[in-house]
Amino acid sequence: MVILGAGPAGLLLGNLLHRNGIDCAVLERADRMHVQTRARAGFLAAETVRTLDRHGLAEGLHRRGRRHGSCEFRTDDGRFRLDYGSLGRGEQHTVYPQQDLVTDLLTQYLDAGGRIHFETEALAVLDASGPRPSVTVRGADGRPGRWRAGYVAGCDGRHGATRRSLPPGAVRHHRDHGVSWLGLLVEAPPSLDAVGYAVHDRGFAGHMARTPEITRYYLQCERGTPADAWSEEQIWDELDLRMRAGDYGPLNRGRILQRAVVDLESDVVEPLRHGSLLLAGDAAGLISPSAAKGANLAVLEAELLARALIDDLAHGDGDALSRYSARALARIWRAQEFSQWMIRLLHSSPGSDGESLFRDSLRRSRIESLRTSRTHQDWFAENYVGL
Ligand code: RFL
Repeated sequence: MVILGAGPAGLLLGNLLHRNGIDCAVLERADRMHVQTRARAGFLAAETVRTLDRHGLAEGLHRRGRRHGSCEFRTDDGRFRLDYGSLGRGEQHTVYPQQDLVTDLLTQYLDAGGRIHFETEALAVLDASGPRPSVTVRGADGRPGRWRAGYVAGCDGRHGATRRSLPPGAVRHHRDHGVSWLGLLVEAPPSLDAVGYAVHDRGFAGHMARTPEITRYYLQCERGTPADAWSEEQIWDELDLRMRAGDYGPLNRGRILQRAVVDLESDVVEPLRHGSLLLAGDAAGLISPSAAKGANLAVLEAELLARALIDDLAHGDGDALSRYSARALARIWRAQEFSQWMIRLLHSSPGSDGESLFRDSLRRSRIESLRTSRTHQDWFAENYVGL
C-alpha cells in the first residue's frame, strides 16, 4: 500500500493501516520540517476529536488544545453572539493548530515503526484501473523511481499527482464562489473570546483564535489582489473598520507572520475509488475555508478509508472500497452545502443592481433569523461543529 501525502489524511490513514498490520509507505514531497510547521486549520470538530480519541491519537490535542463554543456576528444592525457549544447537539470545537496535529500523527506513526519518505514527489499514478498500480516518483536525490503496490491512497491534496492521474471517467464537480480572502496569521493574542464574523459593505472580515499568542484573520479582497498589495498599517485599519473596533473594542495588533490570498472554491471528485486508486482529504474534494471543514473532512475520510481497506485486505470484503466512496461522498456533500450557506451569509453583494440588492436583503433576513430563531440557531450549531 502506498500513501501519497503526509497531511492529516495521509498520516491518519498510515497510522491506522500500520497498526492493523497492513504494510504501507507514505511518500511526501516536502521535507519533515515543512510538513510540521505548515500553519493552516485550527478548528477541530467534536467528531474529529472522537475519531482521534478512538485510536489513541488525541493526547496532544487534549493537553494543548482549547475548547471553543462561541461565535459573534457583527453587522450594520449590531452584533450578537451564538454560544453554539450549548445549542444543537451541544458540541464544541477544539482549537488546535493543524501543524501540531500533523506533528502528533507523524510522531506516533514513526514511533510505531511506520515508513515515510520525505522529499519524494509522486509524479503520476500508473495502471490505476488494474490490480497492480504503480507510482512514478522523483526521490530526495532527484533521481526517478517507481513504487508498486496493491492500492494507492491519494492524500496529496489539490495539486498532487492523484488529481493529475484520474482516469477519464472521473467527474470533478467544481464551483468558484467568486470571492477571495486575504488570510493572515498574526503574532498577537485573540481580540475576542469568540470566532468573529463581520459583514461589512467593504467586505467580510473574520477573526479566529489559534493559540493564546497567535490569531488568524481574514479580509475579503478583490479577486486577483496580490497578497502584498496592502501594508500592515492598511490591513489593521481595514480590520478595525470592518470589525467595527470603534464600537466593540480594539483589535490586538501584532506582526503579520504569514499572508496568502485564497480564492473561495469548492470541488468534489466522484467517485472516490478508481480501481486501485483511492482518494481522501483535499484530493477527494476541496472545500472553501468559510466553515472550517477541510481538515475535519480529511480526518473523517481517512478513518472511513482505513476501515474499508482493512475490511478488503484483512477480511476479504470486496465491496468495502466502493462503500467507502458512497459513504464519504455523503459527508462531503453535507459539508459542502453548509459551507456554501456560510459563504452566502458572510458576504454582502457589491453591486447596486436589482439582483445584488435582492441577494443582500436575503442575507440580512438570514442573519436576522439566526439572531432570533432558536430552531435556526440549533440547525446552525449542529452543522457548524458537526460533520
Ligand atoms: P494536505 O494537508 O494539503 O496534505 C497533502 C500533503 O501532500 C503533499 N503532496 C505531495 N506528496 C507527494 N507527491 C506529490 N506530488 C504531492 N503533492 C502534495 C503535500 O506536501 C502535503 O504534505 O491535505 P489533507 O491531508 O487532505 O488535509 C486537508 C487540510 O490540510 C485542509 O483541508 C485544511 O487545511 C483546510 N483549512 C481548514 N480546514 C479546517 O478544517 N479548519 C480550518 O480552520 C481551516 N483553515 C484551511 C484553513 C486551509 C487553508 N489554506 C490551505 C488555504 C486555512 C487556510 C489558510
